[in-house]
Amino acid sequence: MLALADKMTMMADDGNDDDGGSDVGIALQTRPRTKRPPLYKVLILNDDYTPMEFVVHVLERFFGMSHAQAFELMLTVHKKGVAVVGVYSYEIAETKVAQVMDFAQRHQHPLQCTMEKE
Ligand code: TYC
Repeated sequence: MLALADKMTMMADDGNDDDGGSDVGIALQTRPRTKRPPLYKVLILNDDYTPMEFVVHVLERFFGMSHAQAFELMLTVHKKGVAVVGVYSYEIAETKVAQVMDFAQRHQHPLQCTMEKE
């Protein structure tokens, strides 16, 4: 008759991993990989019709800029054609774009806002 200790030794191993119950093998090291989510730039485009004050208001209202910051960035877009107004996760960027596009449409301005992967 086997002692209980011997039975436990037998049960503790032989998971049929082809090592004859001796647990020899390659230790596969897996580093826990937590990837940060991709970020998206939100851009405002220039056009010939949207009033400057309206763009300034959009930048204050949806992008949390001060009046001075908003005015400066509006002028950058006016002169250069486009500028990044913020960098966000996909969902936040998508929401900002939708809010700006809806607000511009409701006021009948052709202002365009888009997003692109950073
Ligand atoms: N170019 C516009 C004008 O002269 C002003 C403007 C600035 C429009 C920035 C859009 O994203 C824009 N009234």
